[in-house]
Parts: sequence; structure tokens; C-alpha cells
Amino acid sequence: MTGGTMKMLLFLFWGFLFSAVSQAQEIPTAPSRGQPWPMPMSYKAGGQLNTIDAATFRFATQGNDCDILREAYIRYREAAFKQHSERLLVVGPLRFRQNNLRFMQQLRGQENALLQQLSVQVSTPCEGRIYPSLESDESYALDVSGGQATLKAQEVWGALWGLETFVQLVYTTNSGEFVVNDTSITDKPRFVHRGMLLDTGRHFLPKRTLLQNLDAMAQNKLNVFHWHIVDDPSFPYESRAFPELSNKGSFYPGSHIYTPSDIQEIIEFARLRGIRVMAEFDTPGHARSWEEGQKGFLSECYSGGTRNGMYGPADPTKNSTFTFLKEFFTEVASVFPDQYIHVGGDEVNFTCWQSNPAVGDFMQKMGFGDNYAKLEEYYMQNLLDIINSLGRGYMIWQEVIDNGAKVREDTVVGVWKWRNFSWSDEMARMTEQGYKVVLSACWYLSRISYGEDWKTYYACDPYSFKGTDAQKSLVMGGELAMWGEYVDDTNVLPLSWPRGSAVAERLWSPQDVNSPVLAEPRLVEQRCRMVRRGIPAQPISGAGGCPEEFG
Ligand code: CP6
Repeated sequence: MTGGTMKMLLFLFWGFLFSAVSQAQEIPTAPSRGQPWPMPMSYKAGGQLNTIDAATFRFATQGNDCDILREAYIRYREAAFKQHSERLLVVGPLRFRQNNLRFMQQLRGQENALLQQLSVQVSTPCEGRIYPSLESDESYALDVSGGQATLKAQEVWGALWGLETFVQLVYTTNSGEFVVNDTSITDKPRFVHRGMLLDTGRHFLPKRTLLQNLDAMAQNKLNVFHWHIVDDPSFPYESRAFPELSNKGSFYPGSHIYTPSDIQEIIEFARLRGIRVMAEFDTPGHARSWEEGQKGFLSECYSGGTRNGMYGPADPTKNSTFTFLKEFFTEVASVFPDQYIHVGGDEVNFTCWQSNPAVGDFMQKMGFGDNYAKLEEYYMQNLLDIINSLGRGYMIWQEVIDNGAKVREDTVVGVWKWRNFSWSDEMARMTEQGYKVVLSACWYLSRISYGEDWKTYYACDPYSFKGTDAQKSLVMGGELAMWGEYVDDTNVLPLSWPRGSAVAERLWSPQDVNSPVLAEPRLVEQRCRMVRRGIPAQPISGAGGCPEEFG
């Protein structure tokens, strides 16, 4: 038997089986395929199908047009039709496929409507270099019915998410047709800050992987790339003003660095997807790598009255520390356009400061006694004043507030630590003091464990703390965190996806969309969709597969 005959027989067999199954089942009112992730605020879908001809389908802007939309159409055309139809199309000659389609249509008792375009209407002008922000309107409405499809959004940011949703609704029938069910969606995010932390200080991540990850974030409607760019082990950020920082402090100078043009490209790529890039330069702790190219930035540690060659946190006793920081962050503010800069402030170890006699003298002079939290507060206060003078807001880790620093009222506090057995206490404490908070304590995806741990991430709700409505309104959202100790280019994407999708739905969808049982089939489909669109997303349920995973 030839391969061709074999294929045809197989096709006939599957066609027979399919028709038997189809006749036995009710036509579902909501499709089992083409379901969006994260779940929209309101989602209604009917059994009526609209067929799309990939060759002639178009996105049609009504009114406001801009580069963001035009670029998105190019991406989303590719994503919509990058499906397994090509695989199935090779099975059997054309007349069989057409027969099968006709048969399916008879089953339904009516012809599918032909969907020729998606009309896109954005109310606010979007031309020019506009960036997403905490104030962005991300809402949209999407309707597909009887061969007509419209997407309406106030701002282009909502339109981008609407395009993502639309493309997720497209799937292929067994006969290889692209179809969308009649659908009506009104949608907006539950939280404004839906972030992902990537750590490029422990292991370098190449630019192409960061870009690919931004694509994955957009597929899950995450809107903040929190770039923990440098840390103790390495300083890959190439500074124009202080080139020695990366020349001396990166793992492989010249290759494992982010040049100004790399960073510009990453920010632009993110902007076109409605994603903010918030850089974190963590000090005074976690800053060992800074010392290599900026001698004297860190305090020296002592043993038995003499220097022991070790370094501690940044040295708050010298004026030169703050003149350097002012110049450095002035550059950072010119490189990263986001309204917020993350300045760290976590895990400051006092033992080195305690060992250093000059630090001791400074403590006395400042009247801090032996309260080293006061010294940390002094450092952070100076740094925050610098960021403030640059006209930027700042995000910090929770310890800065724990230590009593006075900060701007629009400060966003990252809650990462479990205190008294619960991060809830910390959320309550911070919001009680009127600070905006972003939760990451329950979303350390870099923690590797066996089994379906996406369910624990899915179950964590940022409102799970005791507080008033006013306190709850200070919750900006959350972030999944991919700390880099055991994460590099070989595993960052599989570890992040689709486990990160679980966090993304928690941050986007209404609070009551929280059943892991209902989520699982949609998450499996989302994972396959990500694989299809080029993201090596790992499997999440005990068994199964995607039709095109080995394509
Ligand atoms: N690196 C930096 C880290 C962590 C933090 N800051 C961290 C600590 C403990 C856990 C997860 C992450 N690796 N710079 C704390 C924000 Cl469990």
C-alpha cells in the first residue's frame, strides 16, 4: 500500500468515527476549543460558527490608526493562522475535505457565516511614542456574530488585548477550516500591575529570549516586565557614563551584556505589546558586582580590626556614594522611560556594617546608636530623594517600609516575604500605612517542585488578607518571580510557561474565576497555543499532548 492510500484510508476512518461521535452529541453552546486565557470579565459563546479564509481575512482599522495597531495586525495574522490546519490539510484530497465540511454544515442545519474582517475601533488617538502606564485603559469589547466582527477599545492598549483574545478564539475544525464561534466579550483587567520578574544578574539571559518572553507575557495579558537586571554575581547593564561597571562586573564582558541599543530594542518590543519595562537596580544589598567597576561603592568588612577583603552593602558614609548614584540613576531614567524605577532595598545584611569602624563612627555622628536599620533608612532616603528629583516614582521591596523610611505616597511596595507564617500580614501592614502593594510572595515560579504546582499559584489571591475596602483598593496587583539562581536560557521559558499563565489569570480575571477544575482544560489549550506560537511551554497535566507539538 502506498503512503497516499494509507493516508486516505486513515482519513476515511477518522471521518467515519467523527461523524458517528458528532451525531451522538449535542452541539455545545460554548465551544470546547478556542476558549480564551485569561478568562474575560464577561464571555458568551454560541455554537454558531464563522469560517475564516486565511488568505483574504483582514484587520480593518476604523478611525484612529497607529504603528502599534499596524504592527499588531502583522503579528496576529501570523498567530491566528499558525495552526495545525496545514497538518490536516495533507490528509486526503481536496474533495474529501470539502465533503467533510459540507457534512458538518448539514449537521448544524445551516451554512457557516464567512468572517472576512475584524473591524477595530480605538477611541483615543494612538499615534506617536506613547507608553503604557498604571493609568492605561486596558478595556475592550469584542463581538463576533453572523460573519461580522468588531473590536472596540478606548485606548490602543485595550485593542491589543482584544486582538490577542480574538486570535485565541480562532481554531481549526477537523476538516481544516479556520473558525470562530459566535462570541460576545466585554473585558478589563482586575489589577493594573500584572508583572513578571526576570533576574539577569545570576545568569545571563540573551536578548532574543527576553523578547520571546515578552511575546509570552502578551499572550497572557501580563503588562509589566520587572527586569531585575543586576545582582551580586554580575552586572550585565552597560552604562554609558560608567562603562567599567559591565566591563569589570559582567560574566563575559562584550557578550553577556545589555547594550543601550539592546535595551532600547527590548523597551520598544514591549511597548508595541502594551508592556511596561520597569528596571530594578537593587541596592544597598545584593550589589557585590557593582564594586568591580566602581571601586569604593561598597563598605569593606573587617575581622579583628583589619580589612578582610570582603564587601558588604553600599557604603552610606561617603558623599561619593550618593554623587555616583545621582549620576548613575540620571542615566537610568534616560534609558528607561517607565514612570517607575525599582530601587530594591531588600535583604540588607548588617554584619559587615557592624564590623567597619568608619561605619561605626558615622552611626555615632548621625545619632543612630547601634540601630543599623536607621542607617539603611538613611541610605534609602537619599536614594529615593534622587529618584524623586528625576521625576520618577519608585518601587521598593517591603523591608524599606519595615525599616521606617519615609517614602513618596505613590510608592509601590513589593511584598515578597512571608512573615509570621503569612504574607497576608505584610499586605495588611503595608496597606494599613496607605502604601500601594504588589504581591509576589506566593508566586516564586523559580522554585522547582514535582507535580501540578500551577494549582497553588492559581489559588493565591492578592485580596486574601484582613483589611478594609480602602486597603484592598491599594492592591495594584502582583508579579510572578523567576529568580535566576537555577534559571538560565536553557530553562527559563519552560519554567515560566504555562505556570505563569495561572498567575496571569489570577491577576486579570474576576476573583470568582478560581476553579482549577474549570481552568485545567483551558490552560491545556493555552499551553498548546503557546507551543504553536513558538514558546517552549512545559506540560502541566499528568498526561496528554498537543496536536502540533512535534510539527
Ligand atoms: N534576590 C534578590 C533573591 C531574592 C530577593 N532579592 C529572593 C529571596 C528569597 C526567595 C526568593 C527570592 N533571590 N535580589 C528577595 C526579594 Cl524565597
